Amino acid sequence: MSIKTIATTPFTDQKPGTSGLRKKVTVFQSAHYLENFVQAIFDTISAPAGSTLVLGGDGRYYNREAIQIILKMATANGFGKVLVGQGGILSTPAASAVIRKYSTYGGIILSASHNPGGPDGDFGIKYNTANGGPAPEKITEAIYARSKTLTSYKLIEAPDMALDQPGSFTLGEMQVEVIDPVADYAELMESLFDFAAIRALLGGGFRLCFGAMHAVTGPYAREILERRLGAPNGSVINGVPLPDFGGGHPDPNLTYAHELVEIMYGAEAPDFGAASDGDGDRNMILGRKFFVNPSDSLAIIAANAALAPGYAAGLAGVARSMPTSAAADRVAAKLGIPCYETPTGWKFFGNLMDAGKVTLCGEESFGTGSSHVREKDGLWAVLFWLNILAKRGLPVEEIVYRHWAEYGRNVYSRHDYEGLPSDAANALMAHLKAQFEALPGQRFGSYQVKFCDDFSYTDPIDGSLSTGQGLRIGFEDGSRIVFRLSGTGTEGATLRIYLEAFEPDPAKHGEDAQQALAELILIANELSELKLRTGREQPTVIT
Ligand code: VG1
Ligand code: CO
Repeated sequence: MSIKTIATTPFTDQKPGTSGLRKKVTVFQSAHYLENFVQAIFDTISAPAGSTLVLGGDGRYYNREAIQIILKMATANGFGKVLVGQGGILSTPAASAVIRKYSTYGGIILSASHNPGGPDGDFGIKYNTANGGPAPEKITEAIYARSKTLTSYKLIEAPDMALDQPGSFTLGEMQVEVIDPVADYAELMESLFDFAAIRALLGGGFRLCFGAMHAVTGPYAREILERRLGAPNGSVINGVPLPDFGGGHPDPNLTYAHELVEIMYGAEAPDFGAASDGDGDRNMILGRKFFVNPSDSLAIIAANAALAPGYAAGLAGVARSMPTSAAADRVAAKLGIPCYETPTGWKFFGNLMDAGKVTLCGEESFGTGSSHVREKDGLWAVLFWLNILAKRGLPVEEIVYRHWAEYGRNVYSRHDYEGLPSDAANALMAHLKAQFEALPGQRFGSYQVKFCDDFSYTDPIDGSLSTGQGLRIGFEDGSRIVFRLSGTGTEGATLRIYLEAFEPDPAKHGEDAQQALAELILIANELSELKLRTGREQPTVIT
C-alpha cells in the first residue's frame, strides 16, 4: 500500500469554535474538506513516528465514513497505532478516559455534540491532547492557521476496514485496535462511586429513567445502569444510537428532552430522571416533577462530594465557566477551597486540572465533570447524583431545597435565541458594548449597575490570554446579566442571555425562576433592544 500525496486548496473557514470544528454534514462531505482539516491537525501536532492515537465518535451520520478516511490518513502520516471504538463509537468522556488510560499521544473525536445529525444535520471534529482534554486555544489556533495554507494531504489507498468486531488489524504499517467503547469507561466509573450503595437503592423500589436520546450514551447507560447497577430493563429509554438521533435534537434540556420531561412530570413519575447529549458529555438531572438547574447541580455535587468514594479525600478546588451561576463559589468558600472562573468551553479547565488546582468543573450548559477525565461527563454526573441519593436517602427536590436553605439560592436562567441573522446578533452585541461607559451607576427599577465588561481570562497556569468571552453587566446586589454569542452553531447566530440573582430567603426559594428573574429579563431585553433588533418575542429555549 503506497502513500499518496493529494493536492488540495486550503479552506478559509476551518476555525474551531467552542468545541472543535462544526459544519453541516454536506460541508464535511465536500471534496477534501475533512481531509484538509485532519491534515492540519496532524501537521500541527507533529506526533513522533509510531505514536498512538485514539479515534471514535458519537455515531452520527458520516461518522463511519470519516473514521475510514482518518485511519488511512493516520497511517500515511506515520502513526504506529490507532485505538478505535468498535463501530467507530466512543463517547467524548470515554475517549478522554481511553487517551489517559493508555497514555496515547492524543485523540480525534468526531462529534457535533448536541447539534442535530443526519444528512442535513451537523458533523464535527475535535482534537484532544495527551491529557485527554480538548486542545487548548493555542493549538486550535495553530490548526486553523495551518488549514489556511495547506496544499496537500497524505493518505493510503486501501479498502475500508471492518470495525464492528473487537480485534487487532494492520493498515499499512499501522496497527488498528478495535476496542470495546464501554469497558474502560465503566471500569473507571466503578472506581469512583459506591456501586453497592447505588445497587441497594435501585433494588429498594427507587425508580429511575435515563433518556439517551438515541445518541451515544445508550450502550454506556445500559451497561452501567441496567447491567452493573441492576436498574430494571427499560430504565434507559431511546437507548439505541441512531445516525440521525431519531430525528431529534440530542440536547438534554427541558425543550429537546421532552419525552423524558413528560415522564418525569407525569403521573407515576419515577424518583430520578436524567438525560445526556449526542456525545455523552452533558447531563440533565430531574427529580419527580422537579428540574435541577445545572449550576445548582455543580454546587450540590461539590457540597456532597465526600459521599462518593473517589472524592472522599476532599476537593482541591472547583472551577466554573463565567456564565455559570456562583452557587459553586458559595460551596467552595465554605469548604475553604479555591473557585476559578474560566471562559465557556471545557478546554479552559484542562490546565487547572493538570496542575492539581481543581477537582470538579462545571458549566451552566448541562456540563459537569471532574479530574477523572479531561472532558465533561454526562453519565458520571448521573452516577454522582445516584451516589448522593443512595447515601442521603432524600428525594432530589429535598436535597436541592436543603442546599438552598444552607447556602442561599442563586436563581438562574439562560435564554437562547437560536438561528438569528449573524448581522443582527453582532449589531446587538456592539450596541450593548457601546453603552458600557455610560451604564455604571445607572439605576433600572430595583437594580443599579455596578460594572460592565467584556470578559477576558488569563490562564493562571500558562499565562495565555483569551479575550471577547462574553459581555457582563453586574449589579450592586450581585445580580448579573451576561450576553454571549454561541460558538457551536452552524447556521446564523445563537444569542445566549444568562440571568442570575441571589435569594437568601428560604421563604422565597420555591419561586419560579422566570418570575424571580422577570425584572432582570426586562432589563436585558431593553438594554439589548432585543425585539427591535431580532424581531423575536420569545427565546427558542429557556433553561
Ligand atoms: C456550548 C455551551 C458550552 C459548552 C459547549 C460545548 O457552547 O454553552 O458551555 O462547553 O457548547 O458543549 P456555545 O459556544 O454554543 O455557547 V458540547 O456538549 O457541544 O461538547
Ligand atoms: Co456534548
